[in-house]
Amino acid sequence: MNLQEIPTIANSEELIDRALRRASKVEESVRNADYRARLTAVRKIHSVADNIANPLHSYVKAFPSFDSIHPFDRAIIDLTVGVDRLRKSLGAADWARKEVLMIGNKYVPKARARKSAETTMKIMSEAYTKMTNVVRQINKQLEFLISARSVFRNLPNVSTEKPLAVFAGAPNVGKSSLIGAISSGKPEVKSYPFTTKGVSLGHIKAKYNTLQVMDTPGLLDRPDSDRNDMEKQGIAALDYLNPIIVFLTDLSESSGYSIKTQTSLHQELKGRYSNYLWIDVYSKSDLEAKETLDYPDPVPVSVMDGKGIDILKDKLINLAKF
Ligand SMILES: Nc1nc2c(ncn2[C@@H]2O[C@H](COP(=O)(O)OP(=O)(O)OP(=O)(O)O)[C@@H](O)[C@H]2O)c(=O)[nH]1
Ligand SMILES: [Mg+2]
Repeated sequence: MNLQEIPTIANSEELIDRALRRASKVEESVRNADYRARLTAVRKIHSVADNIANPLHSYVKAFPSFDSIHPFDRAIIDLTVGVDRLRKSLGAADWARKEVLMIGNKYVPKARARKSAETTMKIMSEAYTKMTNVVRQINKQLEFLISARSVFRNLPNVSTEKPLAVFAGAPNVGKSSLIGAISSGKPEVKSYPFTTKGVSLGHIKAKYNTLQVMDTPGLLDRPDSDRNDMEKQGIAALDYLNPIIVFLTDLSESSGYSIKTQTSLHQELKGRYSNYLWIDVYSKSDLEAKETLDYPDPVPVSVMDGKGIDILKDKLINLAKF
């Protein structure tokens, strides 16, 4: 099951409404009123229990098992919704499922026992109250699962089989703009000081193959322990997906980050990912460079006038191991 394709999740009231609506359609056509009430109550209790337990079961099953998912997905889940909280919410849903079934099983024999229709109805409504109370108890957790689902829907669906290039660099150096110009990706380009909020994916079509390109939030030159969760998403992509690294340096310093700061970040990543394929890009080449650098084989690009984009594209396609 894909993280991006978790089916809709209902909150407590929706779940209860649906279960009660279905149960209300249950009718028995036995003549004797007391007997009819008993048969109806038994079937209705079963119906409510099943129509609560079954969806809860499907929610729990729809989320991937944390032990078997790719470490990148696990890291992203942790950085967006939190693995612990997700695990607890799923645990609560599963607890409610079992509890509701147990209440059903306890009340069915009571409803079946010989007595007046009126008493049977009382027993049935007691069972309803207990079951729906359990569902209401986990509303917070269901609402959390609903929002986790919507976060997951927007996560990049990275194929670990296909080659990937990750665009990295300091904030505001033009990563998102370049991804937008070079690929099918439509990352948000926001004006300073708002940075891209998470990783996103685009694709470059080569003759017979597709190269995935990932946009990442700008990295500051600081240790991981000081990095925020957005920066950590980019680091997780580098740590776990073994991509080609496309490192952007904005020599115009219009990004607001000095060349010194950018080279220091460059050095950190180079040291850390020394065995990765690497391309150095000088971005915003339409602007005047404040300094020159001696990176080997750099590709100057400008999204403004389109210079260097095709060269970078060809270089990426040649480097990718399809
Ligand atoms: N002159 C010029 N400006 C550019 C170029 N590329 C991007 N910009 C501008 O630089 C600013 C930052 O661009 P983004 O693409 O958002 O930069 P980013 O690296 O994705 O920024 P973060 O997501 O914050 O890390 C925007 O105002 C862009 O319009 C370029 O080639 N030339
Ligand atoms: Mg960006």
